[in-house]
Amino acid sequence: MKFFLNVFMIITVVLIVGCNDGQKAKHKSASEKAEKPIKIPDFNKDSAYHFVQMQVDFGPRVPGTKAHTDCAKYLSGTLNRMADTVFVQTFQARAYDGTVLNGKNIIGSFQPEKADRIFLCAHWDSRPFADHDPDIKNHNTPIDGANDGASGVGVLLEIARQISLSKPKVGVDIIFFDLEDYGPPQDSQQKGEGDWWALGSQYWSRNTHIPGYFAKYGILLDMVGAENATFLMEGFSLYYAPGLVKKVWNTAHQIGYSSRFLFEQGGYIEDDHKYVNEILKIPTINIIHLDHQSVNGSFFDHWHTVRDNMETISQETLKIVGQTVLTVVFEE
Ligand code: AHN
Ligand code: ZN
Repeated sequence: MKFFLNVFMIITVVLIVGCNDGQKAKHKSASEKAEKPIKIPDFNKDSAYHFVQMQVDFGPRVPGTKAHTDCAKYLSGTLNRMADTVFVQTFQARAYDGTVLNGKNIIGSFQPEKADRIFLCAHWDSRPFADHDPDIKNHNTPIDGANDGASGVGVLLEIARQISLSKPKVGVDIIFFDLEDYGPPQDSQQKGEGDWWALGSQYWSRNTHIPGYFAKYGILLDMVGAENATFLMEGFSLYYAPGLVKKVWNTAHQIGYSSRFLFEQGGYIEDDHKYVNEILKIPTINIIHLDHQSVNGSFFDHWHTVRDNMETISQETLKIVGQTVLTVVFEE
């Protein structure tokens, strides 16, 4: 009796499974006739957090240090496993105080054969001095740059991983700019006039990794990891690429992040996107944490202080920014 019962159960299971399969197959062939809906990947916040942690674990990625060299190898090696082609652009630039800096811009290209493309970027170097620290003793201490630097790169590495798993329609270049954060310290007498911030993006804008490089637009991520971060519409972004700002902010609102992407204008920030817009003339926006309430008037509270470390990083904020940008890429 037991034997027959078992056989009966097996037959029943086979029938149910078989039946389901048939329904699935029928359903699939019907939907295949209609236009294939785009499937937007799910941005993994644990993975993004891990990519931030890996960079910070090298120590401050200050140009000329071992941490900087080691992190460059980590970034190009990681991109190599994900992208179709990786370019490492080596260059020198003069800092505000005359120091000659060795820089590396690291670029991962997905579907490089496509003419229809966009680029996503962030800076990977960290600031050599905590010149905004409330304690003056820290003003010459290099910062971890967990938020200012590593957060944008961490989000982009997770986006790169997602793009390596399922292809969007558009070609994508992911660019990690060097030497963004070597601008003159707050209390320096050596400032003078000059474009001392964003040296890596200035170099790339004049010497693209491919001669005659073209993309429809670019998106820069800067300081995208602090808890409860808000993103105001940055001045240069609205000036050079108002349509793109609206598209990205609307996407964020559609997927539930209206409390973070505010339709309010923020200040004009001298960041990598400014030079891409001015020199290369590709419309590029900056998604950057800006906040009217912050202690320094616009950036996050621990900006250019020794407290810009892993403790400031919120997985939720990484997710909000990462999912928004990933959605924009896959809807393109
Ligand atoms: C200025 O404050 C002039 N530029 C800020 C750009 C920046 C620094 N982004 C991150 N660190
Ligand atoms: Zn900075």
